[in-house]
Formats: sequence, structure tokens, C-alpha cells
Amino acid sequence: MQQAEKLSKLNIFLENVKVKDKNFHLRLGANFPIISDLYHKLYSNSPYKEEAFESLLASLVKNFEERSALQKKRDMTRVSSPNWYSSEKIVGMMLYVDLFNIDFNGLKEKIPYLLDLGINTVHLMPFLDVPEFENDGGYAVRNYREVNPKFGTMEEFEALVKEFQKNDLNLVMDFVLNHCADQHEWAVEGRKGHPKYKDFFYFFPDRNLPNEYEKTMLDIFPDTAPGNFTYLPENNQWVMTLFYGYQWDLNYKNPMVLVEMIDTMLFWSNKGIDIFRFDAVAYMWKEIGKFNQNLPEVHSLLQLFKLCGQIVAPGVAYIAEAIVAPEEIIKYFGEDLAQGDECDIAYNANFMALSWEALATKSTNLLKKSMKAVPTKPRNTTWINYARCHDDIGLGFDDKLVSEMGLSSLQHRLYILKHYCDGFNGSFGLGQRFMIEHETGNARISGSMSSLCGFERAVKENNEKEIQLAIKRINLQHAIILSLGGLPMIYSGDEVALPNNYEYLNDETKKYDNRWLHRSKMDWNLVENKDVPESPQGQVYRKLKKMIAIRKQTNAFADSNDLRYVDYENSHLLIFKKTDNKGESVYVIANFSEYDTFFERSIFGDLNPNKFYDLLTETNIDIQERNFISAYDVLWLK
Ligand code: OTU
Repeated sequence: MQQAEKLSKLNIFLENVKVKDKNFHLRLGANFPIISDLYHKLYSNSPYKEEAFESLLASLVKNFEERSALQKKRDMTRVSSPNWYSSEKIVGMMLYVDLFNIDFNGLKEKIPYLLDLGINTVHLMPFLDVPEFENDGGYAVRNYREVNPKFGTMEEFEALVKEFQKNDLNLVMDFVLNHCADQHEWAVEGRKGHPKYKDFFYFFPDRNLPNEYEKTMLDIFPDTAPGNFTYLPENNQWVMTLFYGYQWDLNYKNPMVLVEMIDTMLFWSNKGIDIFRFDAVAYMWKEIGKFNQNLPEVHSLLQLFKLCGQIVAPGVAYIAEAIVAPEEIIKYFGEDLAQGDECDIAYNANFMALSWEALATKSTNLLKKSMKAVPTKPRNTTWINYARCHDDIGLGFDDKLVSEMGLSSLQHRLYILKHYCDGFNGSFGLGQRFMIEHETGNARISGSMSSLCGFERAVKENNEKEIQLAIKRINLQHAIILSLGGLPMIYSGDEVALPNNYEYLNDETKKYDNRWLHRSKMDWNLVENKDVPESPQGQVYRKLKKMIAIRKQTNAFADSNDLRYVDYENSHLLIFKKTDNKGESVYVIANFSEYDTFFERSIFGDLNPNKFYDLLTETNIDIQERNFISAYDVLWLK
């Protein structure tokens, strides 16, 4: 279709939209030409292109009409403060509904607990209907419109949302859009050969094309789910499954899939979701002969999701879960003309992995070097800063930077693995290798924050000095994610130093996946210790709570792309500066070693200060030529 013809068709459609809302029309008018363009570029050859495009337009109108007045009002508030998700006021926690407190009602009861700590954003791990056993912790959805009945009913979910909104808690939904469960109705019908649904997936009659694909595809779970295709014996065919064999990749080359998923997202937007976490986005488009990550079409798809979302629910924000190299992650914010049209938030996965590398090596050199190499992100976008989450830690640092430091990147990774998983060389961690590559020994790491920081081992050994050091490491990790600028995301349980949980080994449906090591049931008895200042839980919880409160009062901790690392030769230290919109700065100085060390006045350059106020200890500090900082200490100097 010619450009002019396309536009006139579009205008006819827009004029016929019956919705009265002026703002809706403005947004539709602004976004629709781009949507149409992106869509037609992706789907010009699809037999479904006309039908699906009409359904997409109808979905926008229908979902806007169904959006409540309350939600629309919230949208307007959000639109008038576009930085709400990168402000110093935002602090998140991620949690599993069932592990945290049984179900939606149980979670509702614990809202005061979240508020006490200072949490105002909650990322719920997948809570939709999934098969009972094979569900990858909720990441294999059987029905996108129903909640997991184990967690409660839709009415109970809605009541939870209401309570969240009453308490100014933002709700983050994990949106699993790359794949669905093999028990999803689409999959059930598709494998039977239903004409519509067979095109929802990638089916193959033999190994020819799968073999071609495999030549350039990454294997995500090489240990427990090798290969990217699963054989279906009953009709002698293969289906594409990048993750587990029961997680079927949705075929986004079929626009009907895109439209269904956008409609689903809008359905949940209308239920009151504030932020969507788009799961495993890097893999959404696959081509023979290409690496199956970060293809340009993935970005077009995400832009389509965002631009449609903005028309119906402009207050909603979007997270890209792309755990890929920094120069690739940056693209998920939208490049060039697409800046602002893709995701608002992405995971600072590189920093996360390097913070563990720094704790293991007691050196921040690679961390600093890597951070300086990260390209600047567009304005109004931000990072999720996190130390632990429900997944493994992938040691995804840049090989080139590692070798510039005179290290072999494989040997360096193996060293980190030995440190956290084998108790090597005075190490403190009790982690486990996840997804070992057998030829090289390379792997990812599972383990809870507390156990990786040495708490579990120290308690077993009844070593009081080590217990104190472990607590300091946990507090350091929290101090960093709270001050980097962005959305700090605390992993539920870390606030009370919950150690590894080995019970998953007794569960047939979990024992093959050691990420369950760090997915523990919340121990509410242990939580009672949080008010006992000298208990380990008290020392972690109270410090975290205090840091959160200080962060919220410190505008410099908002993210306005103002983070500056300070060059300094003492490799134990990480030093960076955050500046608020009035030009006032906070220096963060963190000691990643168990040694007492020092920093010099010269790090502050022309400022040449005599005094600083440490926000954390609430004391004035006289700055000397040389200033001591003890093991794992963090200073927030104003
Ligand atoms: C995500 O992770 C989820 O966080 C996992 O819990 C799921 O198992 C998975 O998707 C499938 O839904 O490979 O090891 O580059 O690292 O998307 C975790 C991104 C994963 C991947 C990430 C994926």
C-alpha cells in the first residue's frame, strides 16, 4: 500500500471512532501513523494482516471504553509527572504471592509490613493460571485472562489492587509474552492442527528447519532443557521451545498473536497494573541463520506494545527484561527516532553481576571500567537496580574489557564460580552452579543474597566475626542499589537475610532447577526479630528501612542521567556522585573489601571540602588528606 493510501484509510478509521474523549483522540492521532508503519513493515506478507490490523484498532477502542474513570484519572496524574518511576521516592520489592504469604488475601494482610519498610512498588511474580507442576515458577501461562486459583479469585485480586491503590502502592505485573504453556488452549488446538492456532506457534514436520535454526541459536537451559525444539510424538512433529519443553514460543510472525497479546496487556492495564515487566523480550523474534537475541523486529514489536498501551492507558510504564550486553540493553529504551517509544525501564543486569564480581575479588576495577563503557540512555528512562532476584546471576561481563585488564575471561569467570560455589580461597559464599556448560565449566550462579554474602556459612560455623561481615555485605548491596539512581528492587526475603532453602531437592517438579534454592517461603517467625536491633534480621532490616527513608528524602538519588563515577586508584572502593536538580551532590563511597582502607581528599577535586554530612550515620565528618573507611562500609556524603 502506498503511504498516502494508508494514511487516508487510517483517517477514515480515526474519524469513525465513536469515543468522545479528546485526549484519546490526540494520543491515537499521534501514535497511530507510527503504529501503522511499524505494523505494515513487519506483516506485509502475512495472510492475516488486514484482519489482525482491524482487530488491533477495535481492541484499542474497546479497551479504552472499558477503562474505568478512576484509572483514567490516575493516567492523567502520571502523565503530568513523567518521572514517577525514576524518582527518589520509588522503592520496589519483588515477591511470589504464595511464598510471601499464601495468596492474594494473605498479601493484602501484609501491606502494613511493606509500608513499614518503605516499599511503594510491588513486582508480583507471575500470578496467572498455570499448569500445576510444569510451570517454571509461573512462566508457563495456561490462561492469560485468569489468575492462578491457588492465589485466589479474580475478585480477590481486584480487592488487592484496590487496597494497593489506597496505599499508594504501584503494582508491577510479570507479563510472560514470549511463550505460553503447552496446556494453553492455543497450544492444545494448535497441536491438533486447528487452522487458526497452528500458526500461533512454530511447528515443523521434521528436523530440517530446526537443525538450521540450531546452528545460530543460543541454548538457554543447556543442562535441563537442551536444544530449542521439542518433539511431539503423537503427531510426529517438532515445536519451538527456547526455554523448557512445556514453554512454547509464540509466533510473533503471525500478527494475530501480536494482537491477542496487546489485547491481553490492555485487559490487565484496565485491572490496574501500573508497570508491565515484559519477560524474556530478547527472544521474541527468531530467524534462521541469525542469533536469536535482540533482532531488530523485537524492537518493533515492543514499540507496538508501548505505543498501543499509551493510547489506552498512558499512565502505564514498561520494563524490558533483557539480560543482554549493555550496548544491546540500551536499545530497549528505543533508539534514535524511537526514543521514548519503547520500554521505560530495563534491568541493570551488568551492574548486578559486577557487584558480585567486585565482592569476590575485593576489587571494583572491572565494575568501574564496565560502567564507564555503558552508553548514555535516553532521558526519562531508568534502570532497575537490584542485587538479587528469582533468577540466577549470569556472569555476563564484556570479554573485551576483562582481557584489557590482562585477565582471561573464562578463567576469571571460573574463579568467580569457585569463589561463590566451592568455598575457594577464603570465600564466604554458599552458591551453586546453574546451567553448567560442560566443555568450558562456565556456568551461572544460584543462591540467596544472604548465603552468597556469607551469612549461612558463618552461622553454621558459629563465627560471630564472619556473621558481622556477612551482614555488612548485605547492607552494602542494599546501600548501592538505593543510591545508584533508578528503581531499586529488593528481592523479598533479603530484608531479613533469608538464607538458601534446600527443600526444593525433595520436590520432583523443582529439583532439576536450582534457582529454587533462592526462592524460599517467607519465614514470618524470623521476621519477628526485625525489631530486635542486635539480631541479624534486625541489623539488616533496620538498616534497610533507614536507608530507604533517607533515599526518599534525597532528591540526588532520583535518576536524571546524572550518575558520575569518580576515578580513583584504590581498587577496593567504588565512588560515584549523584546530583539533584538544584546542583547539590551526594558522594557515595563504598568499600567492597573486608579491609579497612582510605580515600583522599583529592577525590572531590575542586570542591576541596573540609566537612561533609554523612546521611547514613547522620554525623558531620571532617575531611582530612586521608580518610578511613572500614570493611564493607558505605558513606553517603552530602
Ligand atoms: C526469564 O528469564 C525469567 O526471569 C525466568 O524466571 C524464566 O524462567 C524465563 O524468562 C522464561 O520465562 O533465561 O535464566 O536474557 O536471561 O529472559 C533466566 C534474558 C532466563 C533471560 C531471561 C530469562
